[in-house]
Amino acid sequence: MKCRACRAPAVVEIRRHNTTLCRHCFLGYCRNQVGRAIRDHDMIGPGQRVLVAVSGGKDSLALWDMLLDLGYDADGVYVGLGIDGYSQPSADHARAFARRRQARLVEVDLRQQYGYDVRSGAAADHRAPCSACGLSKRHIFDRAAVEGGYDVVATGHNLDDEAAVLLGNVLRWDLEYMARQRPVLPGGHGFPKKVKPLVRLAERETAAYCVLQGIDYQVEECPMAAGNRHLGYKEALGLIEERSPGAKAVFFGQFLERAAAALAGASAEAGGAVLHPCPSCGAPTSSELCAFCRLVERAGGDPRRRVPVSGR
Ligand code: Q46
Ligand code: ZN
Repeated sequence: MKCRACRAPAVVEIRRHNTTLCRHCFLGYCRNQVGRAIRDHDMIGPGQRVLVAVSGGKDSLALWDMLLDLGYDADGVYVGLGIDGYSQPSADHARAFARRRQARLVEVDLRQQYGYDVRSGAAADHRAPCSACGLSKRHIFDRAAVEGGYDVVATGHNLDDEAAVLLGNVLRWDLEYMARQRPVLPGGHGFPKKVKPLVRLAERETAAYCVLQGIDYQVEECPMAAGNRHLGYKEALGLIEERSPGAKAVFFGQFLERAAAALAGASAEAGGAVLHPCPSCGAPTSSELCAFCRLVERAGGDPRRRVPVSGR
């Protein structure tokens, strides 16, 4: 098997592009895909500071690595979720990567900082663990970006993630969620801009990227993910992709090209809720107290603790 680009021995096959690539050309291909997503969707402007939401998994570490290689001013933020047997090794991978690249990692620990973990927060707020986790991470990423003076928050959502979310939204015809499912969410009203530069790369490509770059990452799935719907959608799309290589990229790519803008326009016309600063933490909210502060209070913590912006 030879590299289609340079004829050296190939190490990766990308079936949806009907190609095989050597290490050097594959790493270049990944960086090109990320660069193209950033340009096509106007994700990061010249001189802008980026905060990468880092989980210690392959996607976020590959993203951080590529942004640094592409010359972006990119720091990381890691949230310790307090999930036994999972959070500690995840943090170790994030820290090891930051050390290796001499990059700055901002760390926030839910237990130390706010007095709860994902499991106890979910129970106190009568939510599913992933709902409490998502709410906490979104809030902390947003606050860390705003308080740290970052222009953009970048997350490691890849093509498989986005296609699976789209499938879930389509199965429910949830037009509101579909309207917001874009690779870029503009900032404003106290929210930072959010971007997903990995939308052109599949999950197995970010894994191969990490292996070929020698990046150690958390290979275990979060134990809370077992049996969740998102994984089911991924599996279903995996079966379709197996038979029709490229189906996932077409499914999501054509959604962006043909439907996303129209849906976003319709939702903007419908108008959004009126936002005001949360009296406890200052984050924009449409309710009296923001959902994050409600969760922290119910879990017995102190929502006024601010996100530290110091890093190592
Ligand atoms: S980390 Fe958090 Fe995921 Fe674990 S608790 Fe659920 S949402 S599955 S990205
Ligand atoms: Zn609040």
